Amino acid sequence: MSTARLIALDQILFVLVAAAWAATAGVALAGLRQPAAAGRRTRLIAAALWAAAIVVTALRIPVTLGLARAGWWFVAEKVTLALPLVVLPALASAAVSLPRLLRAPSGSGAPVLSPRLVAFPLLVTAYGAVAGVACGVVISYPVTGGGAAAVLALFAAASVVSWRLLGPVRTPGDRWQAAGTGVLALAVALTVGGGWSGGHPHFGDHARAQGISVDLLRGPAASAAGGPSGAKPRVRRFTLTAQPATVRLASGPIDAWSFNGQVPGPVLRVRQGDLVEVTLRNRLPGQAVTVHWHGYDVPSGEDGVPGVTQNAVAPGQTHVYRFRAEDPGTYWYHSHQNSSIAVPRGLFGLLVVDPAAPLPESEDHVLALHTFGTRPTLSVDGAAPTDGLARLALPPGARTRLRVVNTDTRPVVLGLGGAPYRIAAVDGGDVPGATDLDGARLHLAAGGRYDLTFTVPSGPVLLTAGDRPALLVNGPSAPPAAAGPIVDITRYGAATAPPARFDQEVTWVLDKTLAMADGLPRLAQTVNGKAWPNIPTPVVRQGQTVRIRVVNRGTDTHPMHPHGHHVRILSRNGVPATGLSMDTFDVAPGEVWEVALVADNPGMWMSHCHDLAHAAQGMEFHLAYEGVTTPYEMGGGNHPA
Ligand SMILES: [Cu+2]
Repeated sequence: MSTARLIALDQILFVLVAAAWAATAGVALAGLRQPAAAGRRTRLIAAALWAAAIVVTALRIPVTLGLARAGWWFVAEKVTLALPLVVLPALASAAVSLPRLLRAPSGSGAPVLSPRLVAFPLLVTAYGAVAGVACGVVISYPVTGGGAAAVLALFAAASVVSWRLLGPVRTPGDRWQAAGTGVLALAVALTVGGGWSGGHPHFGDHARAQGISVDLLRGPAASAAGGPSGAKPRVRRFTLTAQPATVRLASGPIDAWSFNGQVPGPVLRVRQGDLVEVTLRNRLPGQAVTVHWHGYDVPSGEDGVPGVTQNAVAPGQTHVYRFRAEDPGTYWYHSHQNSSIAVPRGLFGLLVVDPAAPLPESEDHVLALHTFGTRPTLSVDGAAPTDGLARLALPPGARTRLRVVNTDTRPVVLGLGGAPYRIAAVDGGDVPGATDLDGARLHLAAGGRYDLTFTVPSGPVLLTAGDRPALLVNGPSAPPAAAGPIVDITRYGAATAPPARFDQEVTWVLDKTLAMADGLPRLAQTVNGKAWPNIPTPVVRQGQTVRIRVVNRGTDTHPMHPHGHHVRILSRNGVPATGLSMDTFDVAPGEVWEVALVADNPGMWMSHCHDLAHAAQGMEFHLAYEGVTTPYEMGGGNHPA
């Protein structure tokens, strides 16, 4: 069974275990209060429930062992806390409670059944099982002392209170004492549980250190810029004006936010070596904006992250971005202010850097997939998007490149039917040794890009996105949709040698856990048990090679996106990868990815999940270079996620 299935099964099981033990304890207690014959019947029902509870509890053990095979990250809190809390009292209940549940009715001569002996072990087992549910909600990896102590305090208090209340003589004072114990335990749990409350932003610590400001890490000014040859580069100037717009789809109009009145924004198409200068103007009422160059590894000061590399650009204001376009490939840009709202509403566009030497393809088109609400659309070469079937007419025999950009917050499965094709580039980088695929489908991460190349056949070609026919080349009739297996992108292309050594190792365990986010405890998307801004900032030194291990303990897919760097994929689930570079990689539930990041672009960088709603729910943090500081602050007008 896959790790993802085991995670889901375990979540069902720990709720069932808690319900089974609560029912067993409840029915046993009822049996003690009934007269002899009825009490005997009820106690036998409790014994049957006990057997069922034992079975579901035992089922957790093979599931936990299966998860342990995928890594200790998946089971640490289960092995150290959740399972002992239910298994040990369950064993005690087998020795103490079960024989008494099965005993004949207590007649006049028989000994009276003691509630402490019959019900107490069952109640403690039930509390342990409920504590197991709590572990699943409040504790991630690593297991923190605070989280563990909070769960243990509540478990212990419930047990102590029950012991007293099950005693032979009860006075009103006992109840007050019991209530006092409960309140005290809750207070202890909330206080020590401060382990998951984090405290202060680590990012703030770093910002106060001495060093070079991210503000100085900017692209070259047009007047000062000389290329590697010393020659003045060509300057390409663009203006992006954020403004409201209406997108007209076949299914009805959309009130959108746009760059220059169009969604997607204009395709910025430049040549390798150009100096790109983009003036952002904000004419969007009540909404600040920035421009982030997704996948293009600009100097840090041009990265467009409010509160980190600049202040958000308020309505009426402007901001200028400059960078040398040295890396050919397919990229995109989008606002990074309130991005979970702004990008889905349309504040994005496409960036293509053509190589200095011409490509072999005579046909070159850029496709943006974007979903407005529940309406998936496709835009070809920056034209208005359609939620119907887009069409392209291409000369048969022409070598063709389709640059497919997933601007959504969820992955998409692509199919290209009607012609064999190759994945010529992934996230802007060429794929060495790309091989022909025929009828195979592709999984494209949120924010990711594939350049697909093929020779136009005499018949039609169909690109599907999800279950939907998206683009028809040379109709009128469509060929069958590609329905082949999904390519494992981590194993595609020719293998290249991994880095010989690593200077630093970082592990990011992704989960959905109760954590402090925006000053309140909430169910957050967490990294190592913490949510923004409490996730510790990994600090690297320029020139270091860092091995990053990303573990997904949760049930959501997380497209991880470190800014300013492409990472080389080393392995997925322990299987060595070919070593492709990506800037957004989809870590599915239960998966473990290892990637290498070479620290070659000094700055203060955002790293986050590109399911932008997850970023807004806490899954964002920084990667900082030693000695780089920022004068900007989060909060106020700056809200990146
Ligand atoms: Cu995510």
